[in-house]
Amino acid sequence: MSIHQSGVEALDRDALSNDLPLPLYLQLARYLRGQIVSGRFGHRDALPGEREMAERFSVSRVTVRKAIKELLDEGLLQQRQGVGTFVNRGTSPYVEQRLSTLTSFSEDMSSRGLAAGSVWLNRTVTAANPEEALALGLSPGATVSRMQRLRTANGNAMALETAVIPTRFLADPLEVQGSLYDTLRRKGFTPYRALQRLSAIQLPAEQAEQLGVPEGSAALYIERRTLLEDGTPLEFVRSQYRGDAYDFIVELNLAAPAREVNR
Ligand code: 16G
Repeated sequence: MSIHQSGVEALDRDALSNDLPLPLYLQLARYLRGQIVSGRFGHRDALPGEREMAERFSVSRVTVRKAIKELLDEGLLQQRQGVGTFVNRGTSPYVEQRLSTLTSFSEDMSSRGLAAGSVWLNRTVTAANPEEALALGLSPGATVSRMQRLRTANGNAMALETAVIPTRFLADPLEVQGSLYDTLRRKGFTPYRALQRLSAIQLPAEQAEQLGVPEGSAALYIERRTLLEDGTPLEFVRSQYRGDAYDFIVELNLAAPAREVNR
């Protein structure tokens, strides 16, 4: 069923919730993105009008406008002057204009208009365990600063995060006041590139309690290895993100044409 055929009635009026720690416009953008990506909205379908959508979702027109702006920026919608807003899902590859940037939790939240916070759960200087030593290219017994935080947005729990940094880059974890990346940058160690691995998990009891959700709730487990410009590993992070409060957008760029391999 496309919105073109069925209009605003095709949209779930209960898709947004005031109980989620995610602004309504981002919830709406997420919902509409889901409809587009899943193919329920077809290429070139017209979006219902701003007023109709505001009524449908019981939000202000400003909220609708901001949600649409997100999807316009992502290239999933297109606006034609005086005609309307249309889904943009052609058969050509989806090419993002913006380059992916490596951002910190603090930057991610402030770009969404949310206040980032941290509740410190633990911070110590200790020997790297074998997994950490491998990820950070350290020799056995090397020391690291290990920092465990609950990350919050406007005071709501969003993620649990354990960051491990070799002591040659951060000798004392107590130096970190607000943003870890700001602290590292001030010391001249700028996070430049990161490799991430994501998987779906169900939260065990302790982590669920820390995040304030029922045991077994869905979450995203992310491992990140962050490197300096010269490729030296700077950070190894393991985190659990609440599945109901997060959306990860992956930007895809056109790959360079594959080179022929001579055998
Ligand atoms: C993000 C990073 C994490 C980094 C943190 C720094 C992911 C999956 N993780 O949460 O590796 O330590 O930002 O945030 O994106 P901060 O500078 O606000 O402390």
